[in-house]
Amino acid sequence: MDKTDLPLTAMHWGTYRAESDGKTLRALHPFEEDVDPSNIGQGFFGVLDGPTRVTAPMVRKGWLEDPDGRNRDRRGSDAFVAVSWDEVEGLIADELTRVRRDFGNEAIYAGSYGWASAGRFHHAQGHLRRFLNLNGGFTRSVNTYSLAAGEVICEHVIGGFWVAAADTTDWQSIVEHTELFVAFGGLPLRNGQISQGGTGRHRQREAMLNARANGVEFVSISPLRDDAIDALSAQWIAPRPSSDVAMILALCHCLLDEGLHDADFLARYTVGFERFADYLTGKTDGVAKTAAWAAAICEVEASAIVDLARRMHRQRTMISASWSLTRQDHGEQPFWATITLAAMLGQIGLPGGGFGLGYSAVNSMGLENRSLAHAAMPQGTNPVETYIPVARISDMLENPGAEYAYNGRTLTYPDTRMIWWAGGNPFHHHQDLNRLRQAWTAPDTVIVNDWCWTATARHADIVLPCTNPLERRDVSMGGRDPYIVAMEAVSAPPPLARDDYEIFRGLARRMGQEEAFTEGRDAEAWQRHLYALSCQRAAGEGVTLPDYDTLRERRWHKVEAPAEPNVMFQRFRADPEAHPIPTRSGKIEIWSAEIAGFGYDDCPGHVTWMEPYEWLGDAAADELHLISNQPHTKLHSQLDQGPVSQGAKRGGLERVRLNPADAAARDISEGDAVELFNARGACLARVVLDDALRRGVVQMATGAWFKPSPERPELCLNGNPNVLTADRGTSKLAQGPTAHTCLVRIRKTAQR
Ligand SMILES: Nc1nc2c(c(=O)[nH]1)N[C@H]1C(S)=C(S)[C@@H](COP(=O)(O)OP(=O)(O)OC[C@H]3O[C@@H](n4cnc5c(=O)[nH]c(N)nc54)[C@H](O)[C@@H]3O)O[C@H]1N2
Ligand SMILES: Nc1nc2c(c(=O)[nH]1)N[C@H]1C(S)=C(S)[C@@H](COP(=O)(O)OP(=O)(O)OC[C@H]3O[C@@H](n4cnc5c(=O)[nH]c(N)nc54)[C@H](O)[C@@H]3O)O[C@H]1N2
Ligand SMILES: [Mo]
Repeated sequence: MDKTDLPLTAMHWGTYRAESDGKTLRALHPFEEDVDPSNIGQGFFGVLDGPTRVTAPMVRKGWLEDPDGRNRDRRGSDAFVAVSWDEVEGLIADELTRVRRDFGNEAIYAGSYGWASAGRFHHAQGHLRRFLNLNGGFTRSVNTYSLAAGEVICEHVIGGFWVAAADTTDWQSIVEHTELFVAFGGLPLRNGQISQGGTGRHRQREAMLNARANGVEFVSISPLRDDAIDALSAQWIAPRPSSDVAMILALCHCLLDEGLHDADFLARYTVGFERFADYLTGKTDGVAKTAAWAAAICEVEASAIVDLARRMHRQRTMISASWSLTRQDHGEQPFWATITLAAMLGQIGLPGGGFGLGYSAVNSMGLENRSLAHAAMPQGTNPVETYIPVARISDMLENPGAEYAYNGRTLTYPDTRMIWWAGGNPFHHHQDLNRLRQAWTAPDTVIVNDWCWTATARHADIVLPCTNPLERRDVSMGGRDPYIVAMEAVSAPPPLARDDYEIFRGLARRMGQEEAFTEGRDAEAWQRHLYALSCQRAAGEGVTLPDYDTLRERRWHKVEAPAEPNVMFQRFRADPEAHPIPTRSGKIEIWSAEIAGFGYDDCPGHVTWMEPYEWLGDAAADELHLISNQPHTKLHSQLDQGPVSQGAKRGGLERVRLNPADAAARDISEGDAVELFNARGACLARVVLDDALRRGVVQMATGAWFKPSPERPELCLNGNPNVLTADRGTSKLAQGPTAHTCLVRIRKTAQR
């Protein structure tokens, strides 16, 4: 069979040819353009129907039984009853009207963070926001779980994270010009499997291999050896987790001390180096940030730090800092430190030199394509101005009316009476889930749109059954991914499931706003309309896209890469006056007057080493540092119920990796069922011994569906590490999540 005749479907983790009669999906084959396809999509088989599928609108029993108190403490353990769409629309319309009337729209929290699924039109959050904006608005969220601290610090230091990410020096430039590639947090190829909005061709592996073949030397700085693939023959340096900033400061100190810093670059392109230098030398605090000083903090040989600093000076060096470094206490510092170090080396704006924020964090980082700003569903205007930094949700639910600091402002938490989530899974993504579960009892009503019974759906009052990307026609076009894919519906949804668009259209009809919501368009008409807008925008950038019918007929289109490799900040380097970067000074801010002016003790005016609230440097002898990183077999919690993720578990338990020496010290062996625990909670897992882990570190991927034990509710039977992680902001600046700052203990358990 010629597979290139088959219809295409697209997900964040890849594009697939689908064998299907349009109703029943028989097979997913890799897209012929994909050189390194991901297996994650096979996780759909077996879960498109069955017990994990939501097949009808569902309402929680206790919520129906008590219209005043709503039996809120039964959320998460209560039974549900199926109702008709007509009934559920009536219940929601009444509740929305009541909450708006009695508490105002600020009382509706629809930050609704999450990845949902690929496809330009069928984006759950867009439709939710459009619908609520027609109804007076809602409290929203700002920044991401991925790198909130990175986003906020980059605003001040280089003028924004996403602008810089779109300008990332591409792999071709690295292959041709880089001599030394230093990766803090490694280059985890498993994460390069995905990209938001769709992935046509998985590029990270071939790019890394090309770089290696061209002589690029790699250094991977990470607690896990396998954060760099073996073929890179990377030098592995494994500092204590959360100590990277101390190591980078020592690298900076060494450059300064030995006169290896680029004073001309610092003078022309940066501000505030002198103040930072006074901190490095210890003039301001009496502590010189020498290699010996850092060695004691990081447990890395001082000589290795000095060697690395000298090599970085000698060679054309690209420094990468993974997003994970920002999901830690004081997570603002690692990116700021990386940029400061790169500025001292003076190679920013040169081919193959400077810094990149998260190569291989997602497939799009370093792609040779240009970023196109494609059109999305218009969301209208939100009349409510209230927002929270995304990871402050439990704080918000627990403390209505309380004031807190964020990025130079004083904000106030609203009194939340209704939560609406579409396309995200907070009972996967948030930290300290036992605390969230308690806080989650505060609102009167929780509504969730999802296609499967995630932990968040189980903790809702009303669950609206939606479709998934296999069941819809759409166009996948992710900003920097060059492939535009006409997706076809290749599987029939359960009869009562609706697209998110249709869910909100039905509700808008009930509220008397159908015309305002649809503007007279059905899904197909919207897709044509949005695609035409995207074509216009692309034309403005000099890129010609095929028209909608041609795209549908040919099934996909590849946007050609520009002729020249992209180099971050090249124009700025060539002429900083004509092409300033969008910071207050127009230059890289090694010292930020604005941040210093905020007066935050946990985020001073230049990069500063501050001990995290918990770490190996201040741990009891039996405590271990937990790395809860991204899963190889899925995207976050998506498809954890499916065969790819389930097949990678061991005897029904999530794997936890442990260094053999740490295991021996605890009388733990390969294959043992264990409990990871701390004061916040506990979860079950099965032990895999691996010397790819630095001693003192355990690693357990995120994504297992949260399942509290009925007997011991603080214990997650499925192994979701977020029962262990702490829910504290990175600092007053960004208030980002800190999942990677976490100590645990581990013990054998009799269970299973
Ligand atoms: N401990 C720890 N925790 C972490 C992290 C970590 O490193 N460690 N990483 C964090 C990061 S970086 C992130 S981005 C978050 C991710 O957190 P999320 O983005 O919330 O996780 P997902 O599992 O992708 O959730 C997406 C949800 O959308 C649903 N969905 C899919 N398609 C549709 C659709 O068309 N319509 C609707 N209505 N729903 C749909 C899926 O079934 C799923 O429930 O997790 C964070 N949490
Ligand atoms: N397959 C797959 N790919 C994904 C995702 C997924 O769920 N599945 N999620 C996507 C999303 S939303 C995001 S935001 C990105 C996230 O991309 P990252 O933030 O890079 O992801 P992580 O896997 O959490 O972390 C990468 C590595 O950082 C290392 N690390 C942790 N703490 C420290 C430290 O203190 N110091 C050093 N030097 N290293 C440390 C860990 O060993 C870890 O393996 O991944 C994306 N890619
Ligand atoms: Mo993320």
